[in-house]
Amino acid sequence: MSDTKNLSPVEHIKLASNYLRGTIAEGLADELSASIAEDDTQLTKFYGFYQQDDRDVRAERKAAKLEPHYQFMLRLRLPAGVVTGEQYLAIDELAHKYANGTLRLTTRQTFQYHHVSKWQLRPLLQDAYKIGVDARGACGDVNRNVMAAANPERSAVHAAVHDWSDKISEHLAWKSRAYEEIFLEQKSSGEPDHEPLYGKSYLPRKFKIAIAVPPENDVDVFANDIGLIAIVDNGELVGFNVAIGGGMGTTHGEPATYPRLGTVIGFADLDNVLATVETLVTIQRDYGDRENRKHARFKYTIDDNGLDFIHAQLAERADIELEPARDYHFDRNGDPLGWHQSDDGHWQLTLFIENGRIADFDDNGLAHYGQYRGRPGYKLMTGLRELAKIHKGTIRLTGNHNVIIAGVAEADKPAIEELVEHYALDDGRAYSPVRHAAMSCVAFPTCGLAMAESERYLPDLVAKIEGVMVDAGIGDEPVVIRMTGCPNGCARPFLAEIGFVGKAPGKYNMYLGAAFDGSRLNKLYRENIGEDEILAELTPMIERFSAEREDGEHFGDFVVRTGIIAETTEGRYFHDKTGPAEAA
Ligand code: SRM
Ligand code: SF4
Repeated sequence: MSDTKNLSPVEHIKLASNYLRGTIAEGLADELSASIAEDDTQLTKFYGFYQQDDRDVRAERKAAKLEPHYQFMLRLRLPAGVVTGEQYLAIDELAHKYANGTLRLTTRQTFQYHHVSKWQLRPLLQDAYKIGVDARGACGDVNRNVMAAANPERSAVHAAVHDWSDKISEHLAWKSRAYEEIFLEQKSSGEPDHEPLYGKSYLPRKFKIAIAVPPENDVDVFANDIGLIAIVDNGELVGFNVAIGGGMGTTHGEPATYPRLGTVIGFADLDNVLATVETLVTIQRDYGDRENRKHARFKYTIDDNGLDFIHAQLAERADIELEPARDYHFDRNGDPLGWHQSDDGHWQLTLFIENGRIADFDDNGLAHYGQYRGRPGYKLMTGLRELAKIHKGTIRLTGNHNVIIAGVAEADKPAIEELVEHYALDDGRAYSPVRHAAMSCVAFPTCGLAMAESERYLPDLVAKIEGVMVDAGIGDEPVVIRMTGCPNGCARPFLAEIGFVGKAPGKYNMYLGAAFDGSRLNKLYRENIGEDEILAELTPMIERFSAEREDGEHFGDFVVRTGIIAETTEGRYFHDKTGPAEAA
């Protein structure tokens, strides 16, 4: 553990917070400002909310000498992204009552509210609690929303995997009573508090876990601090291969930061899963860097200490010796859209939600005072609400910003189909495979870290790339394109066959060469380029791909095979332009 004097400021804030209380309650009661105290903004993340300001009006308000338009983003905790129709209706209602009347699906299978005022936070969390949903640990230096394979086609395995995501989520949730005290009961028991797993300073950084069911890697399992790969024998879940040390976040110009994919370190049977996961978390708790937050994720703890160290710690702390990893195979990430029937005869409908924004768009395609754009006249939010009213199964969010209407009985299918048609909810299926696979982070106007647009720009860029692909005769080819407004990697852009990462307004770094199944990172191809240069670079490359690709070859593999970009074999070599040989 670090010497206290060198700890990062956030570590001091956590230590002094009395198990995350800080002065949050006082800040919420202060009627003079729409903001809360600076130190508390670090603590409220543990309760699922971030202080932000509306960046579309930041300059204007500054010029008028007004305080920034403070508002909050609130993210719910929703293991595996599963809600009932009833819960969905309440979640939708809260968006209208307390937020900006839109819902934002996230890349980790949950809902976010934007534009929530300070005074609406408590009622929002209280109302969510009434429907069995909280925001405990949705953000902050703890384990985050546990993801799990969304596609419920193989229903028995999926149900088991969903149970595991719940179990892990509960087991690793922070336990201090501060959540109830500040947001629900609004009074202190006066008893001393404690935090059995995390202790007073919680984890050095955020921690993420996902469970994949091969052959689909819809959760991008290797992007997580712990990735669990379901091993199924005779139709039954028998355990998980354990991958550790995944993460996307980097900082422009700081090569010591890099994305890394999880390394598979062995197999844990069902009796050992929880102990293995908990022990890995404690290793990170005790050895993660608490001085430099840019070097504090588990991926750096692993690369600094080596895998032997991790195995030795598992043995020493919990007598865990993992079995050799079992065989598995992924063939894709992303979500198969449309109707599918599961093992038990029920139907599932996966709907395409462009970049995760659920809203009703007016005839000009605008929502929330023109801040968001979609299909003109598309009543997506109303349509989903009407579906939730009659749907008897569950509604599932995918890790790719899409929604699954799951568990539809044969007899109920016509009524669902009628609503889907009425609200044109499945019309997105006619879009190109490139658009289906494209994913962007939130960025402007809410994200305080955005350097360039993402959610509001990617659809336009995709339209232009679609044009290039159609001209090249490969309009039906799936190519995974992802964009983020900064290098933190919220839409996992370093796992895109073509990735764009914001540098400045209208300027992006372009990355190429990740694998279609999420098993290889991409690499920087061009720096700080705008749309014209992006299209000028991509057009001949796509034409060449169309002419020279091998049977079944994906774009990411093609650019590596033909030497357009060097392969990134490991996160540590991500910044090495020439590939692993020279880096070694
Ligand atoms: Fe993220 C910070 C949005 C998934 C890596 N992320 C943020 C914040 C909270 C900005 C901030 O700190 O002020 C963004 C809020 C924007 C807004 O206005 O809503 C934000 N992240 C998102 C979401 C909503 C993007 C989306 O389009 O869906 C995703 C919410 C997921 C969830 O439900 O929990 C989201 N973020 C991710 C992912 C993808 C994943 O987990 O699979 C990553 C990369 C994986 C990883 O963690 O390495 C990711 N977000 C980051 C980072 C960089 C972490 C790092 O290790 O360097 C930050 C910044 C930070 O933590 O300092 C960040
Ligand atoms: Fe914000 Fe950057 Fe994450 Fe996009 S990638 S949501 S810009 S932190």
